[in-house]
Amino acid sequence: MTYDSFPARTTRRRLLYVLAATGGLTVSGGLGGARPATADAPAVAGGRARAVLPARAAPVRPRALLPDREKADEIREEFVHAWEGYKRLAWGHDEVLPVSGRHREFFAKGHPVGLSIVEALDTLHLMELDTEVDRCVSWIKSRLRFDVDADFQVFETTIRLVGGLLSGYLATGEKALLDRCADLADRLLPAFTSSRTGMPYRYVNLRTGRVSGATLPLAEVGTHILEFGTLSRLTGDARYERAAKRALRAVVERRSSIDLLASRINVESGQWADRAGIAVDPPADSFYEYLWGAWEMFRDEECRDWFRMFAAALKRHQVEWVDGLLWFKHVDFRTGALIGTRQSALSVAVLPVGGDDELAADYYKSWTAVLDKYDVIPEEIDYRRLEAVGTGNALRPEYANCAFQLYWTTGDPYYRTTAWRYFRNLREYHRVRDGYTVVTDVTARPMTKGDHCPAYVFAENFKWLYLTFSGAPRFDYAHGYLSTEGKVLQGLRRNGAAGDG
Ligand code: DMJ
Repeated sequence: MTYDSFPARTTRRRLLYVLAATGGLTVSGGLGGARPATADAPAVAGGRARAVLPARAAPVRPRALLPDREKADEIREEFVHAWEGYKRLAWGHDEVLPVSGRHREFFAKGHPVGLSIVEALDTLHLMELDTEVDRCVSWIKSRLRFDVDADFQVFETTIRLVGGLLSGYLATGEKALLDRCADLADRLLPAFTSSRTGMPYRYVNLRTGRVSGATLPLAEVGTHILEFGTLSRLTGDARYERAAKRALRAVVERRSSIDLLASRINVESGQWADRAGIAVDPPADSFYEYLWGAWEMFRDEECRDWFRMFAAALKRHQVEWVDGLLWFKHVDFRTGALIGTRQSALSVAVLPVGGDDELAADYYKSWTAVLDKYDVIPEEIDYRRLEAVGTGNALRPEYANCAFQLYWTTGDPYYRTTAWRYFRNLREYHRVRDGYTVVTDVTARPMTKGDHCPAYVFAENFKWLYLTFSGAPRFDYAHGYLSTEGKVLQGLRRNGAAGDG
């Protein structure tokens, strides 16, 4: 089966669902063949009817989502549980180890940058935990400095710290956050400007500007434009966006004759370091996400066209259906020949941003089958056998991310039902006395737990879920946009009053 043969997409049903989700209509079931969802019997998302229409200009978002207050409160409570554990055991450090009660630094040993604090800023704001926002802002003002003599990974610094400070600034208007953010981005710029190709080095020493790591994955080369573009607009300094765009162009120019990309590249020579066309799997994933994002946020038509070109090639060469489930095979990026049937749990978050809800809906359904099988989605599966091959789960947010994006755009209650199932399992299998922790084997019963709460948990899992159920007044559902790390880069309202920018 290929996408090119599908009949017209189900626009009317989608419109009706959006109206229902936003309070404009009561859905009583039977819309165009989709089963209404109940907590016990989740509906099947959409039918099989779809077509490859040119990707829409930008999604028409509802102005608000009808809140489910009870569920939103439960989600918020669990976020607070995780947050209190971090505060109690690891405040000021990057990440908490909630089982042993210790902490660890994410970027550089001995150099804490309060990563969980920065990651949490806009989630705290959206959940109206204002005392906590104030506590974080004070810590940032008094303690956070980036004059650090250590190598920081550029990609992670951008999506977590630059993005976190930006959304923190947008939430609070605290100029100090924007100043810290610009200072940090200035320290990252040598990674881009020292390279002949314009693609960034993997690491940069924040104090000296010394760069290292010439071969790096696609996502690390091309996941900067949303943060850097936002920063350029807020500061009036075009250097950030220019650097990020130049890196994207350098990659696009190196696509194969069938419009596929490999997964690792040398930024000095400009040569690919492998041949693996891995579609939306990491470490390519957010490269594609940011092409579309640059269109949605900045109306960058070139990025939009690049995204469409790659999406068309992906559909042409990498789609594989197994027992009615959609997957993306790994292929030689020059020939399209099969090289692998593994799929990462992270990949599910990429497609909904690309304007093709039908493809995204099918892919979400595939991962829902994995959730059904294991209760917690394993890091990696072999999709032909639907078997876990990477059996841990590092508190991954991507399924909840995708559920939110699809619910937001389509209003189909199926996404709330399945997101709720994800949440209940999260609470059942990842919760510990002092917060939330990773699972080391989702196939074991009882499931075995590790000792680590990644900082992105404060930016992502609970935020995606909260936005899905709360109809958060501090989020502008009509115009919002979130980064790959769940940072709201557009559409934050300062105090929740309608229309407040
Ligand atoms: C997050 O840091 C971001 O979502 C990133 O794009 C890759 N994945 C992790 C969480 O799984």
